[in-house]
Amino acid sequence: MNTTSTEVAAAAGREARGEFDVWRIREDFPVLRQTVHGKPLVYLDNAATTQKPRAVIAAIDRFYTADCSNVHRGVHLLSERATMAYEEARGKVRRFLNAASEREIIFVRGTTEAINLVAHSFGRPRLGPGDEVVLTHMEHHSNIVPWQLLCEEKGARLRVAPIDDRGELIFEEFERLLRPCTRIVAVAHVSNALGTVNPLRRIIEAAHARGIPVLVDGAQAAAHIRLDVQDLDCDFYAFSGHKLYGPSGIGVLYGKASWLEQMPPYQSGGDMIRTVSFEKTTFNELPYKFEAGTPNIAGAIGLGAAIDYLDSIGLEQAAAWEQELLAYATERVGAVPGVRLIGTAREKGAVLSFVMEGVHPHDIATVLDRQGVAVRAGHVCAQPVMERFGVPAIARASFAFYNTREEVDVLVTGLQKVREIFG
Ligand code: C6P
Repeated sequence: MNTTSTEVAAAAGREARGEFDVWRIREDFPVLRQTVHGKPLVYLDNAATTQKPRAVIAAIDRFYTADCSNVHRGVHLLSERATMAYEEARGKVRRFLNAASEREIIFVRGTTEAINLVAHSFGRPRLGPGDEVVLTHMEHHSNIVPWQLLCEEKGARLRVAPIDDRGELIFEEFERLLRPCTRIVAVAHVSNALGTVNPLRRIIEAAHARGIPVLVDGAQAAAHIRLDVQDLDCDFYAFSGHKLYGPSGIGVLYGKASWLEQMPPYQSGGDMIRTVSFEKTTFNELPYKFEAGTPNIAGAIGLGAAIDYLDSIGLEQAAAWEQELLAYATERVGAVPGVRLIGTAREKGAVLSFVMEGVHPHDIATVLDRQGVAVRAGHVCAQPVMERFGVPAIARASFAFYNTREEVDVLVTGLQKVREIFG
């Protein structure tokens, strides 16, 4: 993304005029108000997990303080309240995704579990020898390994759509991989390593034109891009609560009811049954068929509170601010001597990955940590991306709407220090 200094100055003006009041918003996040190694915390590891606003912490606290009970089981008041709060959270997720029905919203542990669920319940009965699963080269391990294991088990094959030097999907090559033996396309909405936003609409249209269903890994998108699963027409959409300002251990699988109805359960046990005898078990209706055992009740309630909070900020405004930060950071970090940016797609999420000549990314992250700056370093669970760009690892700064331009400046000063130390 090319940013002129005029654009950067305009962004600074907007911040100064308080059009997006980042300083006020920061007050909602108690964790941000601390020092690490004696320096104010600059948290730029939001793609790994986001910080939680007070409203989310309070909702979880309220549940455990006042309503703690199991769901769908008791007739007593606390159980009714817990069930109501849990199901209200499902309603919030439905609205957030604009899904047609709450039956299509399954609470899971996170994106990883959602993808495993689809691989198990959708993929396993449909895949056979010679069949194919199409991915892209920019997938997170969570959207590779479940498919790889399934393909190995079934004698099927993974086909990987290539990406170019910017980190964009080569669409024609992707299209060429869609064949009569393709059983599913599984693709990231936004790459966690490169920031690339994939052309989902085109991908889904191309797959559907050939009768192929599409699973979208939305882990890096849900908090940053307004979603409408009906409009997108995706078959499955997965995301994690903890990357959406909600708690960890909770996530969502959206699936079209027409598919979910056909799919066998993923895990089995309590709550997902209608009747059990030693001869035969019949299963509960959607979505409970896929929610075996006591769910993460507090997590779902916390996720619901996170969605409310994001609505109160305005997802579009938050995303616009993140884009300004990304543009500013891209210009400033890209200008640090020896830095090579990894992932320069024309449309990106707020992820800035880079390497520095002669310095291992772990050393970059360690020096930055001493300056109070938290970034991620490593293969970021995307080893094929590392291999594609010929690097063993990357350093990655990733932004949320509570980050500021001043924090980008601290990052850049930290990188200059890295240069000084490592020559
Ligand atoms: N990426 C990162 O630092 P879970 O762990 O299930 O909440 O999400 C897995 C996952 C799946 N897909 C994508 C695109 C992701 O980015 C992630 C999580 C974190 O990039 C942790 S590796």
